[in-house]
Amino acid sequence: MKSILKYSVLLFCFASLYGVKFRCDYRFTSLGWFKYQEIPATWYDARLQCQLEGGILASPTTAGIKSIMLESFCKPEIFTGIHATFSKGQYYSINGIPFTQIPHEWAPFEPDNKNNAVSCLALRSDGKFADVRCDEPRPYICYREHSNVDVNVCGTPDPEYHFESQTNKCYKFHTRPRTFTRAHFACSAEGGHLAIVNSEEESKVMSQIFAKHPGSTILGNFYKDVAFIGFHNWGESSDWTTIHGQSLKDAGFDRFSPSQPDNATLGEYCGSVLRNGLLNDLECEMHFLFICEKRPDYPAVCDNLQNETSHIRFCDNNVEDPEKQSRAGSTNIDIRSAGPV
Ligand SMILES: *[C@@H]1O[C@H](CO)[C@@H](O)[C@H](O)[C@H]1NC(C)=O
Ligand SMILES: *[C@@H]1O[C@H](CO)[C@@H](O)[C@H](O)[C@H]1NC(C)=O
Ligand SMILES: [Ca+2]
Repeated sequence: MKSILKYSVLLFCFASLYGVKFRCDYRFTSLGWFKYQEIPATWYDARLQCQLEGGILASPTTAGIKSIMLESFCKPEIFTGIHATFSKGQYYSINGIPFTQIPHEWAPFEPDNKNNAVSCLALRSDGKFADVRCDEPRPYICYREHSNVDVNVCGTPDPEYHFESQTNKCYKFHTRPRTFTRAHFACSAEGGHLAIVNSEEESKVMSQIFAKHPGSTILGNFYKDVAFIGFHNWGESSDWTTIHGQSLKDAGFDRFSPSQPDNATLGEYCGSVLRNGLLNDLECEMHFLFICEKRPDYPAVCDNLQNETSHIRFCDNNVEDPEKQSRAGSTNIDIRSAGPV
């Protein structure tokens, strides 16, 4: 009886994992969700990208995870989450596992801590490790462990995205200030984009979002009555366009706050919204609040109830093994949905 109970509890836990959805650009496996990131990034950007997507920078902490990682990439090496950026030579995975507890084999002549400028670990396609500079871009893999946190109505496990019925869009008010460029990075990695005001209603939504965050509730010493959103003037002209390439008029809302844009102080080439929901120009390089917008259905979310997709990657740079290429080429399935509008 006891064992039947234990078995059903186990079965229930296992079954519940299978209902939990996550972005389809991640591959579901019994060990968690994996995504190969083919665009090389510095280790710091790789870490942030994974974190904002809802995962962590993957480390081959077990033989099982390592084998999934190795079959996910074709390039000579990728970044792992194993780093010594807190103190020289003290390597840990992103989630705190000491390197000594991670099964590993060094590549020949590694580790070398070249020029004492090396604090990140790369995984080579032969499964061996090398210590490398953190600031030289490499591809990497993001990993999300199984969790019973499902996606919300906004299609993300991030509870800070809230659905607004006036526009049928979701928004997140970022209270940690960033520059325009880094704000754009953050919204994109989260699956959204810097907010674009397409109507009077959406301008009202902006001021309603501000009203939920009085300046006194936001920590830090910076101006709290303005937030970056998704328009700019290409660094020079009075030609304000959205980050999706439309003029403000064509986008549906072009009302600047009185006496704006004023190109104040050092020059203001990036777009923002004030507490009143009206537009303003702002200096791109300074740190400000920002608002992300996300379509509830992008990026698409999947669970593993759908048929498993092939995970053989087409290694087009692998000229030495044409046989492997022809094997892999035809079975690749690419799940993609239309980008945000
Ligand atoms: C904005 O201000 C900067 C710095 O004062 C100046 O160099 C630039 O020409 C101005 N741009 C416009 C479009 O007025
Ligand atoms: C999964 O595969 C089966 C058999 O190959 C097929 O009949 C079914 O339609 C597929 N389901 C989906 C969701 O693709
Ligand atoms: Ca201004």
